[in-house]
Amino acid sequence: MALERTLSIIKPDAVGKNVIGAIYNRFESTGLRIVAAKMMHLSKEQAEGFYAEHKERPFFGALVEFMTSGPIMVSVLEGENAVLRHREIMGATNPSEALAGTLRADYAETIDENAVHGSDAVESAAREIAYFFSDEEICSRTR
Ligand code: RTP
Ligand code: MG
Repeated sequence: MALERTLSIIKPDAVGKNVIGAIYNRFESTGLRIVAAKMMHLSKEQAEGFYAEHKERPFFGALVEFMTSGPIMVSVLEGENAVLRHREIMGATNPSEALAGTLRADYAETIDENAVHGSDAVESAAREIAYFFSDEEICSRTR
């Protein structure tokens, strides 16, 4: 087992539903630890940069518009196999395919507004964490 870090975003729809605490509780109750967090309202440039890998996709414009539509909660989670475990807690990208008890089954309405983001690999996690946080802002117990 490897101690990993992953980037979590509670998206504008879920922040609007006032469920930040409920989502954090899911992370903590499964053993993931919040080691950095900030609330932000992304600019268009910040959202486009974060999702640059999707810029040729047909949904890119709608994704950027949604991610800038209100505040988000950005966090770094740490734990054993954190990347995959966080993805399991989130559920499938499309909430209609998400397993019962996952965050997207409980809090997301559509594939475009799907409540949460999580890094999809250790490598992308490192890049995404560095996009939002400096090393000094990450309060890991391992430091
Ligand atoms: P995320 O990056 O947000 O954790 O989601 P994901 O890995 O499950 O999905 P990804 O393929 O990375 O897509 C990023 C976000 O773009 C929106 N999307 N819309 N309409 C569509 O077909 C479509 N596909 C993706 C979703 O909001 C997805 O979370
Ligand atoms: Mg993704």
